[in-house]
Amino acid sequence: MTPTTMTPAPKTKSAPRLSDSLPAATITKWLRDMMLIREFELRTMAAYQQAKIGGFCHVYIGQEATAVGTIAAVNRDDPVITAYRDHGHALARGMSCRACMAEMYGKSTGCAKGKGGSMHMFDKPNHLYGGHGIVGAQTGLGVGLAFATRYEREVLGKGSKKVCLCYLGDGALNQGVFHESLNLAGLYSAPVIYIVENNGYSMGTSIERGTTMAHDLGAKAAAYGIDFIQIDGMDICNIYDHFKPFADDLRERQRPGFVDLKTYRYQGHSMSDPQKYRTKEEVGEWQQRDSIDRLAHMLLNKSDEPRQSGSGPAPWRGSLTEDAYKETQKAIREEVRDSIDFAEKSDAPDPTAELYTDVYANPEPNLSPIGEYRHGAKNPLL
Ligand SMILES: Cc1ncc(C[n+]2csc(CCOP(=O)(O)OP(=O)(O)O)c2C)c(N)n1
Ligand SMILES: [Mg+2]
Repeated sequence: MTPTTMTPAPKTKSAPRLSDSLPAATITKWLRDMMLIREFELRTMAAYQQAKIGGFCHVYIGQEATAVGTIAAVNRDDPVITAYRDHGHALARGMSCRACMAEMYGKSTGCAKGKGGSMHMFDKPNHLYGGHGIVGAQTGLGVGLAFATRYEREVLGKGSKKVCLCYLGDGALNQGVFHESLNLAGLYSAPVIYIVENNGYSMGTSIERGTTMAHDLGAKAAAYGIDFIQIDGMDICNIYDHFKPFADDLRERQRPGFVDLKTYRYQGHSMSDPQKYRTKEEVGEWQQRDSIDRLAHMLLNKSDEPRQSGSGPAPWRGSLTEDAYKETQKAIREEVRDSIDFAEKSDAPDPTAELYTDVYANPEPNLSPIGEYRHGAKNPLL
């Protein structure tokens, strides 16, 4: 998959760019958030290679703009749910590096008390409902979360109009649950926005080999009567400019949506991946369009990066000094280093106290139905 095969994002030449109207501080914060995710992931990879992090682990390097740009376009209390490549969403949603890294280390101070690990970041105060390891599983939960927001407002009379952001990989397009979810979302008018983080591959299978109409995913949305847009996901301003009006409209009408967000992962699928399905040249081509570099260059006023729409330079262009940029890099390195220290010094969860808590069915506190069954006693679940 080469960057040149990408269909350009929808353009409105004369319309002013939404991101131009934002304060420089907001754009600088986007840059910081993306840089934080990248540094976090680099340190995660190193810790994994030192066997300090175990289990499955999938890093988000290359895709940073997609989580940061879309989350920036919605409200703090809109529910968010994603798949297993979830560290970036957790940080973009406001989870601390400490809680995220400690979770990865399997420590009790992690966001899920160390019982979830890399694929199961969960943060209710920040309205993040996981982190899900089964491909496509979150798409059913996404329609449920969206339905719940309508129920809360329209039946219980609480809260405002919300949208649920439900991220999925291109591999999840082929799961039955995804199609059932689109159908239900269309029928129930559930305000869920399915955001396909289309990085072109599910493990080693390219999207063209795995799904029909890979060149026009809008066909899938149309089949369920759901609004669709395609966005170039390597430019955070472009994401915001196109995603924000789309999400605002769906929030207002309380309708579902479907977004094909074109992006790319620079690293392998997980920590062990020989990457025989793609060339180094292909990776290099995408890295040339790196979202962090692009935004940093604009803020530092270094580059003549062509705008994708609109005419003159953004008003905030050149608002970041080299010194401030270096300070930010330093502070981020420090914040991530601190999270590693924190994770290393934290305790593992206490198996006696924690093994049977936070599970779906636990009729007697801290007593395992399976344990009873093994010992021949009557299983309360049977
Ligand atoms: C139901 C199910 N089938 C297979 C797997 C194994 N598996 C893990 S990740 C993955 C690829 C998914 O790719 P994609 O949805 O494009 O996400 P990406 O890794 O690109 O973020 C597969 C097949 C799984 N976790 N769940
Ligand atoms: Mg993929």
